[in-house]
Amino acid sequence: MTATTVSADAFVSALHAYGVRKVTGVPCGHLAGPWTLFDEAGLLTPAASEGAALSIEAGWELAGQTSVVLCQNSGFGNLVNPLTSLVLPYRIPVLVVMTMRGWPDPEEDEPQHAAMGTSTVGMLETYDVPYAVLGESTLEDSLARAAEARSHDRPFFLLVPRGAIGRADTATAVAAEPVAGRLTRPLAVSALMAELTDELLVTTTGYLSRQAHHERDRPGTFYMQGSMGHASAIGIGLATAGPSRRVVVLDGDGAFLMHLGTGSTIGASGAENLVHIVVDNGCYESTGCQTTTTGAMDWAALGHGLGYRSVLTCEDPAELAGTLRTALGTPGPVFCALTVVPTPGEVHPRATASTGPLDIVKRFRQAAAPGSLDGS
Ligand SMILES: Cc1ncc(C[n+]2csc(CCOP(=O)(O)OP(=O)(O)O)c2C)c(N)n1
Repeated sequence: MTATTVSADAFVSALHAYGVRKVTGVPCGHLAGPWTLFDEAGLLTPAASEGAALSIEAGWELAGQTSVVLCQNSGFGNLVNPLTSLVLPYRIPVLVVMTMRGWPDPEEDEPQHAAMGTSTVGMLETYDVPYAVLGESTLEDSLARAAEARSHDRPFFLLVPRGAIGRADTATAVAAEPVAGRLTRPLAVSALMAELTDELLVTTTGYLSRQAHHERDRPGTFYMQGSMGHASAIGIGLATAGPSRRVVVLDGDGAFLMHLGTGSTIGASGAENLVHIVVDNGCYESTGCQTTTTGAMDWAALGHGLGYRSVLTCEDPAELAGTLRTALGTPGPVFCALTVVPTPGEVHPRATASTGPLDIVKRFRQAAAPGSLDGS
């Protein structure tokens, strides 16, 4: 099911006619069209996680405002908690529009989507949550069923197969910022990879993992393609399991914000061997450069506030190598925020295109084994 069945404009108009006046969620490339249009209309509040999005929507509903969550089923796990313990027992009639990765055929998608792709529908049925699949059901019929569920104070999920909703004409206009003289993801990642020796590296979901693989594939890099926001948690696990080995986490701003609490775990751990690098491009670049909420943030204050021992920031290419050397050579936990301009045109293959997840784990375990100095 790849044909576009509904244009982004028609989709947004239909939700408006349904009564939607506020929108939240975490972006998916397959919802980039409606996301852009809702954003341009000033209706969008980006959420840090899908669970937060569902809870924001619950708040709007409690205030009498009809609203919608836009998300991808990779984030279904994040919203199951407020779905089962807030929305269902309190009978709050939320509407969720969720794209379906790893479905209907998990073989046609990335490995990290397979388990959720094959279980999303079953989980909704287990919780007795009404849903419709766009394409199997027209948008009009789906929203009529959503309205019916709403009249009984029930939630409703509209499941969106890949390509079922079109892109917005304006969707690619984002992030056309000039890059000359500015720090970018390719510059930041290539400089980091050039500095690494035997450190273990954990790279976050999306373009940052791809860039690290492109710049320098190495056994001591764990390419974390799913589990968005958990690279730093894996990092603190590694760092506290083998304190003699330096561990570097390469994070995105959207991913770090999704599970920001881990920053406090890291700060409290006092792990001297952990270096946490966040590449802040101000957006979810991997899904179409939808704006994150970092524009209003102070990274240095955040790093200190979370309890990291050393805090570094850099946005000048001329200072990049020095900043990274200091980060890698200073007792941790180190927090290092690199502010970059997006480069959405620079996209490289995923690590799993050439090395499967099991091989990534096998060679990483060998590199991480006590006594091994083979990070590279
Ligand atoms: C739980 C979850 N929600 C949503 C996604 C879809 N997704 C994949 S990459 C990505 C953007 C990551 O943004 P950021 O960490 O800022 O890194 P960037 O893409 O900007 O390099 C999103 C939203 C996902 N993989 N998992």
